[in-house]
Amino acid sequence: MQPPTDASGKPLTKNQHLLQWVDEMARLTKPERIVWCDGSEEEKHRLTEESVAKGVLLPLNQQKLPNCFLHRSNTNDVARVEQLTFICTPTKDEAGPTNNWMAPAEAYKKLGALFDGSMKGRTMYVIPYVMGPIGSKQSKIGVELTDSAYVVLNMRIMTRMGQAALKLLGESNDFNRGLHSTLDINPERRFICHFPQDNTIWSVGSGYGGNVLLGKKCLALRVGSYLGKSEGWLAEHMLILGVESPEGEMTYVAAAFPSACGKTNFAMMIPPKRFKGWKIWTVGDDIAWMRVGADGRLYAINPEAGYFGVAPGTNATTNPNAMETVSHDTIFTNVALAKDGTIWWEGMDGETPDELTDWTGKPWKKGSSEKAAHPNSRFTSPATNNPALSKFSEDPEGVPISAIIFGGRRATTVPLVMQAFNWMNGVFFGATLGSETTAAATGKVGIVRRDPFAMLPFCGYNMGSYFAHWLSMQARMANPPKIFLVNWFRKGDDGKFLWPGFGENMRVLKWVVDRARLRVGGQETPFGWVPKAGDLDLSGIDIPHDKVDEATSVNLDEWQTELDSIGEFFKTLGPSLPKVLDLHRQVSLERLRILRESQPRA
Ligand code: OXD
Ligand code: MN
Repeated sequence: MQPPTDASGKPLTKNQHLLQWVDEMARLTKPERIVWCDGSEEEKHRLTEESVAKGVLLPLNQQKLPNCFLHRSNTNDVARVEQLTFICTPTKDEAGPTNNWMAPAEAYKKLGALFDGSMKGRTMYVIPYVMGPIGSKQSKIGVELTDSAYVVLNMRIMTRMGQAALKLLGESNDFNRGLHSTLDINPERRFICHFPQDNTIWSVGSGYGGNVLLGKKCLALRVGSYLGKSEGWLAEHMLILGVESPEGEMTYVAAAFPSACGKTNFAMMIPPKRFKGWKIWTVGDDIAWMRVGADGRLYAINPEAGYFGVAPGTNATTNPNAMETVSHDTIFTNVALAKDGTIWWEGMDGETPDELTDWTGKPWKKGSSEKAAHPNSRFTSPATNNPALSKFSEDPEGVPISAIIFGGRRATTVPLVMQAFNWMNGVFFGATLGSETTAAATGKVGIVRRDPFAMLPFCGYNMGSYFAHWLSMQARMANPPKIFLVNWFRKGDDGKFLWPGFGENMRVLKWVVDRARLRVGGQETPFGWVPKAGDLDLSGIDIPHDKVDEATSVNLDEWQTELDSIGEFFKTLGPSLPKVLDLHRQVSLERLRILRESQPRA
């Protein structure tokens, strides 16, 4: 293949590995033309104009939403498809019991047949990109080949894309090879396959973000977690934030919550009035890559450069910083369109408009039983739009993590916040993380779905080996972060939430920071430390203290059920589950038994 050139005729790259691979993939997919993306502004304008002309993007009101566009996806293609997502390791055991598995040869053959001629009459875009700050030893390079201009424009926001990536790659063969074709957006011909050993991803038949922006879930988590295990680091489904005190003390926290549990809100939180002078700085809202630094601390970078956030429920109360972030230079996907060319979704501020165009393009009237915006409608915005973006978000060294938080949506059992006794106990918190299903997802309410480390859909290898990798990381760290479990969603007997959540979570975060810095009290329970009355800063909040006590309490009956349910979950993970985790469960059960037997009987 002839090396591609820039506008002045200079070669963009002479990397033979890259050129050969692009050539090979082009022979397979047979595009009409190949366009190498350089990441320039000119390219952005050209692709945007082409997309508008084809109806792929609708321009929004450019006065109110400068440089913002709306994209409507195919109605059969609105979310990640876990049942069509495969880990293609040489053996099934390497993928483990929580992943769909396909043998690599079979997957290459099956998808190869779908890719054969899939780009006929179309353009193949070559997107070189970097995950992580340019110049960071922690960053990784990928190249995505796609027939979708929407993917290019989104990858431009979500990654550091174009010439800078090619320059960094040089002559190296060390890059992720991603191939994507929308084909005919047919769920019958849709597969997202990961080949961790080949550092390769093949995605076909979808145009939806999580399935096709290959740098995100596919590289940064599924392949990334495998690379992390082989190279001794962690690729995690975690936000990263900095807590700055009025005195200027900065503490960094990473936190994992299952999808749709408010990670973006937490990462962009504005502290309540009482916390005058406190500031939360966002480093990342979804993914953290963490390595041990020379000082024995864990350092995190955000591999992404933008946010692909869930729109519904975002408003000036739940997330003012996100509202500001999406107000310009944003691509909206599957939100509703208002008469004045602005956008709307369920849970937005203000009155619901009387009439809208819904996410499928049909007229919608207030009071309709259908949603105007798809519940998984999204915004893609550059991180630089965020007023709370940390000035260290591009630091090649990353930020030192003092605390790691795991959180789920639990109506009972899990206290508002609990600190693990030690690293192993913290790994137990992560490994047993669960969230209750909502009626929308399963038809059944209140069933706990275990989502270890919030990585169930994203772990690129055997979950038991992943737990073992987490356990082994302790040996590399002289100074490991403290680990916490949180639950904003606990309910009282009246079925109401015991804790107000959102900005008030700052109070919990402050306890976490103070515990990590060894300067606040806590009470020992059989399962971890919880705040005593008075340990949580409750000044300036109108909440009865008995509700807070209830929110932070540990109920022995509920924990009996919890530990039994964890036992059932552990059985599903098979022999790769590290023994120490079930032993810890058994010790907890025994401590529970002793406590229950010694409780004075009524
Ligand atoms: C996401 C997810 O899109 O976790 O971030 O599903
Ligand atoms: Mn996510």
